[in-house]
Amino acid sequence: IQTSNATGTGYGVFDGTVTLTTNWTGSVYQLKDNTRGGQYTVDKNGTLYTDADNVWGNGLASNGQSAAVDAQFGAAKTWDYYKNVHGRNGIRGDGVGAYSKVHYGTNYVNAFWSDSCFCMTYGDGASNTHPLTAIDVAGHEMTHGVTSNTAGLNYSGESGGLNESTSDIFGTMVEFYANLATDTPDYLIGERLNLNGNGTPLRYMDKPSKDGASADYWSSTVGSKDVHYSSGVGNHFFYLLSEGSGAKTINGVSYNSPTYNGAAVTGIGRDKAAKIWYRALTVYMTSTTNYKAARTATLNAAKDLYGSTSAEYTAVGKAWTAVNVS
Ligand code: ASN
Ligand code: ZN
Ligand code: CA
Repeated sequence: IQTSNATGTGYGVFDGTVTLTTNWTGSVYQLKDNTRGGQYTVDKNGTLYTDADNVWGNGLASNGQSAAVDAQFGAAKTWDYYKNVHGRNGIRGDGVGAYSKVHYGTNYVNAFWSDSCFCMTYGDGASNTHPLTAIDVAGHEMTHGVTSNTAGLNYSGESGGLNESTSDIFGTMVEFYANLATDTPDYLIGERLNLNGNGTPLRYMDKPSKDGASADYWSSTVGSKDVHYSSGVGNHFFYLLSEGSGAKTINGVSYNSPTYNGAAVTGIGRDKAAKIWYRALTVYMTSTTNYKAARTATLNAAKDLYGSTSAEYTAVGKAWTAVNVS
């Protein structure tokens, strides 16, 4: 069996028309990307997707390949984001790609990363007709693997909130990096999935409490919330550091980010904010880092990257103070 890289065309459920690097065996195309650590996508039985003409899916969830296109493309963009922006060679940093599984379970309304299989799994959602394969979800879940292989933030209490926030931050950064016409980048999480049934996203980074449960600000009890709600403090910090406080419209979405102390925060842009969070995650945070320690970790990272007299360093401190972390 020969192995040669080929260029396929995919029609995803959420990602639209995309280009995929596939593998030609000499007799069939495989949904496997040798240029990105050999990452590949399998069906619910663990069988690698193959195709005769290298045209994958049709954009509808009823075609089983369409969700596989999203999963494979989401993994490719996540790979490229970490490689090209942060110099990270795969989730473990060892050049090995993770595989993705789609169509998992029955009416399974979730997606998850697993360290033990070093793989991503996506359910098909309600009535098995709404796969959870949007690109911010792919970036979110695969970032759990990065966190696990770096800071190792414990998945409970404040460190658990920071773990979840790290996934929302980089899931969002992957969405901005991919910049899809069919999924314009935003600071919302899971907005394409309609899991609430009324068109609202799962989470909002500019004002996390808009979901009815997430924390906008740190309090001494925030660590007792579910990690998907205590993440609000970190998500709000990241939004404020990136875009600043107050009203703003980005790609047609309106945001209005409040601050705890009422003081205005001026953003430094999401790319610098992500550089700071990534360095904090990979150099300074540990399994037990809490919000107070995250403030110190990101200040250290900003100092390394931009200097302690920089506008970036000052903005990090102001953004944490604005979410009541001092
Ligand atoms: N989708 C959930 C998450 O990544 C599943 C989980 O592992 N908690 O946060
Ligand atoms: Zn998560
Ligand atoms: Ca989003």
